[in-house]
Amino acid sequence: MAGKRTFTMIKPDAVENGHIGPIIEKITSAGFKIKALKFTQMSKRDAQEFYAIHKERPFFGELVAFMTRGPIVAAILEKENAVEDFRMLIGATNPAEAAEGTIRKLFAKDIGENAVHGSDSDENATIEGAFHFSGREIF
Ligand code: FUP
Repeated sequence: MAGKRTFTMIKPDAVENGHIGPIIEKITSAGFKIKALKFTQMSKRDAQEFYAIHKERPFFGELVAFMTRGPIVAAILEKENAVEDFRMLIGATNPAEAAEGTIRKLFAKDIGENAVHGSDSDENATIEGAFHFSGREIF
């Protein structure tokens, strides 16, 4: 059964470009409830651990440099069918391929600097949420 929670980050590019407010508005208008929210910056070690699945990929170094270059907004979101619905809302990894009206189509520059993260499974949503939030920070 599909879970009710997903995890997202508004990435450094979107924060730098002043898109925190409009992105949160898109998320809440789509019916997601905020269960946890934090403005923070990932260390190099944090980003290497968070993206460990990509460590052999050629873009790994760039990805870590990008994700650590400025603050992010991390959040846990709740809605029926959260993981799948949120990935629909953000659009394809590459904004050039993202559907009209999706967050990445509206706010992302390219596949590397793609404005937002969305968990790809219920299991990863739990792991990623726990990476950024303690139990006392989740409501
Ligand atoms: P997504 O699940 O849509 O966030 O995409 P992936 O897990 O495949 O990729 C995670 C991040 O790696 C992307 F958000 C950006 C970066 N990436 C690249 O920089 N180049 C690529 O070719 C693929 C991913």
